[in-house]
Amino acid sequence: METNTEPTETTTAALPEGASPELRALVDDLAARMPEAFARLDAATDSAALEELRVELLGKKGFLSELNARMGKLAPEEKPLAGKHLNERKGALQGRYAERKDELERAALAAALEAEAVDVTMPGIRPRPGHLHPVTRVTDEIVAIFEGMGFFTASGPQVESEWLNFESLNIPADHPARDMQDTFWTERGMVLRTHTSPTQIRVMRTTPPPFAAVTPGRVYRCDSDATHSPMFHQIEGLLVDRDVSFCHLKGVLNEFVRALFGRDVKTRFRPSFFPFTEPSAEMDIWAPFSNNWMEVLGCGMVHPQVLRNAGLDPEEWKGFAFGLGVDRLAMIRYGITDIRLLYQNDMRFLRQF
Ligand code: FA5
Repeated sequence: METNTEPTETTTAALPEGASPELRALVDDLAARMPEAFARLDAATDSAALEELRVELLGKKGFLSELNARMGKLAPEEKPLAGKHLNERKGALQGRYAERKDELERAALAAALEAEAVDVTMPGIRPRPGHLHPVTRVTDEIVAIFEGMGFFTASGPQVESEWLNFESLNIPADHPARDMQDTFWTERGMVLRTHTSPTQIRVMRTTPPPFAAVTPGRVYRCDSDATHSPMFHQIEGLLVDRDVSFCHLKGVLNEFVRALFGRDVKTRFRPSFFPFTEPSAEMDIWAPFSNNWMEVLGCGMVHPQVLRNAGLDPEEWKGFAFGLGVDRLAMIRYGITDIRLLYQNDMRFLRQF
């Protein structure tokens, strides 16, 4: 801070010898008040205090105005001299005020710049690279295993016609099997597909046999607990050829689970029922984390009527099909005890994979 002192020399003309006592008193009073006024301006430490001082010293109620009022009592010929004194002192005070204002503003700016300074040499926050969701990883692994066995990959829509999701697969409207899959209905006979099995019909209609295909995708059921999610993932598998048996189906599925979990994986087949396969079975895998069997897929030989619905002659063509629960396979792969954890988007959980 610069220290300003009242100028000792003034340009004010000396008072004439015959100056009245009132004029002398006015000029003396003015001179006496100045050092304190300058000192107070110099001592102001922020803009608000300085502004208060401006009002107090230079405003209408300030001492300059007060002295100014005393000019009225002077003889007319002394007034210009008194005015000259007052104006010079007022100008000096205004100048000091402006200097101080500038100093305080510059100091405030410097303080703000220092407080907000950014150290550009500090290392930045490293972006955390994202990674694939555990279900996506397991899906990719499974698809790669089947592609290695000669299956090609296809897909189908998640909003499916009631006919493809049910009727074409031997599940008419009044069939009790519809209750096995609590359905989310949309408009005009469309459903959120309850399984990937409608892709069987789609693939058979567009691909001349023999062929083998897998179709991964999302499916939806009104169902939720530790092993059931309302949105989950299946991979449908379908092989159509002239000479296909249940042994081929079992062989392919056993080979698949060994490729995914290693040769020591414990599995079991149970007889089951699906309207679109005959005979039908389900496969369970031993899940060490729950010390229990977990059902991971349904499968069977494609029902002759389903082949017909897709435009194939069941006398000539046979097929096997399976529907894998990918989320359940991911649970076994990573030891996840509750399927719902997969869909809560909790980064503390997802970062583990
Ligand atoms: C079916 O969905 C049949 N479409 C499977 C099939 C395909 C059979 C081809 C024959 C031929 P299921 O409803 O059992 O079957 O479901 C198959 C697998 O999906 C189950 O074994 C299970 O692993 C998984 N799954 C079923 N419901 C859920 C759910 N709500 N949440 C997570 N996984 C589920």
